[in-house]
Amino acid sequence: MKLVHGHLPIDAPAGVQGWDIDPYSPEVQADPVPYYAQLRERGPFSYLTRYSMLACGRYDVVREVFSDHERFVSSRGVGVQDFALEEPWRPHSIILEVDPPYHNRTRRVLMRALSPKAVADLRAYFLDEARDLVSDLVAQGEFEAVEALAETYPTRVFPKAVGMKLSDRRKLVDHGSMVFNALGPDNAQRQTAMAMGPEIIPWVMEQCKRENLTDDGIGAAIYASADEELVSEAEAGMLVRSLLSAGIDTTVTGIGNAVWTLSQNPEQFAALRADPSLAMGAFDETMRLTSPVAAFCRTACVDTEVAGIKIAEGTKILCVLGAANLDSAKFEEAERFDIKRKTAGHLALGVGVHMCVGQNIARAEGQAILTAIAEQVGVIEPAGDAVWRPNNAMHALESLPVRFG
Ligand code: OVV
Repeated sequence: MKLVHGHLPIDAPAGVQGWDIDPYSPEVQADPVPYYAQLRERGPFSYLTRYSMLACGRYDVVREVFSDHERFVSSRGVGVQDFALEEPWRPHSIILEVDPPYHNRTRRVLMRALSPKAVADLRAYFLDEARDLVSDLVAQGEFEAVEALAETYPTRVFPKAVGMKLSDRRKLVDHGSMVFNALGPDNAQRQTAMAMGPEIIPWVMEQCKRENLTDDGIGAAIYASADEELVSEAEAGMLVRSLLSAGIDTTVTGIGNAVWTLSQNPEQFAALRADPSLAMGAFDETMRLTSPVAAFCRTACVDTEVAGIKIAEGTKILCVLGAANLDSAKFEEAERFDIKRKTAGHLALGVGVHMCVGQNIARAEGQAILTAIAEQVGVIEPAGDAVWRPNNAMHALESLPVRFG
């Protein structure tokens, strides 16, 4: 059996046209909105000829595939590789890359460690840190917001919340880049990220150990679940690894994208300034509009049908969350940034049993930083061109020169 890009090649299902676009190319990733629109227009599914897999971008279709864990599993990997046929690059995640019933147990442990109550205890600290950072940036005036703000803020507050005794901004950001780029084909982005492995992986695994965590953080709460025998000690370590895999690049990207959306929409920033309690709405609207996690795959584990299209067992389906979130069938004037919009139902955090388990803490970070910006910044002006960073799963900025006036 010959694999292509780590999965079984499939033929285009009846009624599905082939498409030779490369959604993993730097060109598409730098400017994905036209690709998102074409993907929705072409039909419920497109057959990606280069990758021998399906892609979907209409809201209803993405939602159906993403939320049906019985037909479309995560245990075979949420990237192009089929873990049933090829070894993943690292021991698989025991929360992201598993299915129920096993998933229920690990999910419960992280749900508790990241509960609204656990996050409520962090809010004052998050806001203090956000205010300090933003006041430094206001004093600076002009700065590059990816490094100085988007990377700096989560890598300051999140490791502290987890209880890491040792933190390293560069290593955490590079680790996130490995995790997300690993979901794509073996292209330049993936190879560049993977080359960092020897320096990054041992360091990350070391920081996941119980002795390298304080006894009052989210990490300790996970290990406490091992004491209660909900999971083993080894599983607790793997769940801490999941925090460090999913908890950095995502919030870095969400915050960077939020500064970008606000810098591009001065009237929306004025509305946020007038009422800083809109910070949470502005962050959610940024997630909807820019979909920091742009796409994850599922794998059909049975022969099935969606939107009248027959899908064979073993088919990889690229679920393009970024396209679904801009579907005008779901969101009116979908490409408009409107911080007062009802964003409920957006798919930037997924949907179904795997929906982002860290969303409370992610939103708390976004809300804190946007609140601090609303309180202290008069105007956000672009101070150069925003540059997007190619990544096989994220829609993230490489550089964002701005001025806080
Ligand atoms: C990329 C990603 C998202 C969510 C969870 C994980 C990774 C994990 O490693 O568990």
